[in-house]
Amino acid sequence: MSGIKLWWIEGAFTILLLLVPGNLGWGKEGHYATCKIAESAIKSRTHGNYDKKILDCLTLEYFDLGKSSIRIDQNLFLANQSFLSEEALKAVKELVPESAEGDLASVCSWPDEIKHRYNWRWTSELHYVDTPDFRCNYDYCRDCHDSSGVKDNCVTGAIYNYTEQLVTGYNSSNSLVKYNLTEALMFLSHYIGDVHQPLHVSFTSDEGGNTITVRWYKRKTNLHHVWDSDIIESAMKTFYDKDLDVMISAIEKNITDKWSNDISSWTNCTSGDEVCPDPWASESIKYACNYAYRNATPGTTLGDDYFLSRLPVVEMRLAQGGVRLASTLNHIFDSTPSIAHKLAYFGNIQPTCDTAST
Ligand SMILES: *[C@@H]1O[C@H](CO)[C@@H](O)[C@H](O)[C@H]1NC(C)=O
Ligand SMILES: *[C@@H]1O[C@H](CO)[C@@H](O)[C@H](O)[C@H]1NC(C)=O
Ligand SMILES: *[C@@H]1O[C@H](CO)[C@@H](O)[C@H](O)[C@H]1NC(C)=O
Ligand SMILES: *[C@@H]1O[C@H](CO)[C@@H](O)[C@H](O)[C@H]1NC(C)=O
Ligand SMILES: *[C@@H]1O[C@H](CO)[C@@H](O)[C@H](O)[C@H]1NC(C)=O
Ligand SMILES: CC(=O)N[C@H]1CO[C@H](CO)[C@@H](O)[C@@H]1O
Repeated sequence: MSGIKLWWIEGAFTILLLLVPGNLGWGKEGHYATCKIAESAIKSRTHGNYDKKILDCLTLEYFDLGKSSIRIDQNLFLANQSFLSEEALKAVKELVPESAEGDLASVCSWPDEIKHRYNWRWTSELHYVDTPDFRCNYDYCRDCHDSSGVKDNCVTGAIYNYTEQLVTGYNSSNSLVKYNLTEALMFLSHYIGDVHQPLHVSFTSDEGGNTITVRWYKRKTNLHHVWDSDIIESAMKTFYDKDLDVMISAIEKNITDKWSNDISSWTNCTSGDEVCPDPWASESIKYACNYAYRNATPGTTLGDDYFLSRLPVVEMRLAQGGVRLASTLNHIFDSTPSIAHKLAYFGNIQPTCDTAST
């Protein structure tokens, strides 16, 4: 009897754990997609295909395997070799854990896998940033802190942090590398994905939609989980043959076609910096207000109307996250600006907050 009771309690506890998703960021699929898109943007630079328009938009270049892109002359490609840094790809391959076999996407969910472990619990608040209820805006100095008020402990602060670690630590000759750059790369890649998930930059009191219980078609879930996973999973089932790679290819195709004119505005940062999580976070809270929260009050059943009107937003955010991750990594690992030069701008981009203002 007591054995059965214990089993039941354990079972219930396990189910409870499964039902409490916490602030997960994109689910596994979303993170895989973001990193895969970024990787093919880097990787394909070694191939002979590119789209000139897109290429010109990135300070380094963005090559794409898209079928519609222009095939360029191999000699022309070689002539531009010095401009085409392959350092980002090399560095990524060097830094990812051995188990990844050179594939960044395969470890992009690592920060989610570890964040509940005792030693890593401090990282769990780095996946999101809470903004004031119903204000629909974001401000680094006002919002970037953890629940006990420690400044910079939020997703945008973490993006600055790990960018800086990689810039200062990678290839550093002074062997004063304080940080584990394998971890820095996995955190950076993951958090750039997270900051593009609208409900990772959203209201404080509903915990980014975690406390808003809704139905996704027939199933009970919460709004945060809808944006992390349910929309992506339904899209895979409905449009992409249940295959994430098919979905990623469709997104990549739109990056070269439909969005090719937008890449420049996706990768332009204030004052020429290549990591600029603050504007990305500002976009997210706008999408949260205009799309995620809209018509999704507690108890609502979300179905076709919601799914079909929000899916384009999800797909675009995955695309933007991937393109911006690629662009950020290109800049971090490019050797042409010297480390000193990079430090000068990477080191100073994090907003300096007046301590009195919080
Ligand atoms: C920055 O990274 C270090 C090393 O992982 C960590 O101890 C620190 O808490 C991080 N801070 C932020 C804001 O990410
Ligand atoms: C760096 O971090 C990874 C992932 O946590 C770990 O497997 C590896 O052992 C660490 N490397 C060092 C030198 O501590
Ligand atoms: C790509 O763009 C087309 C045309 O706007 C759109 O119908 C389609 O849903 C988009 N697909 C993805 C994956 O973004
Ligand atoms: C980036 O591009 C967008 C769209 O073209 C523009 O509105 C914005 O002002 C640009 N930002 C910067 C910092 O140049
Ligand atoms: C790293 O160091 C090597 C050898 O000094 C140099 O050729 C390369 O350009 C450097 N890369 C970066 C990213 O600084
Ligand atoms: C993107 C880029 O730098 N393209 C250049 C490649 O090289 C040719 C000829 O050397 C230039 O005309 C392109 O502008």
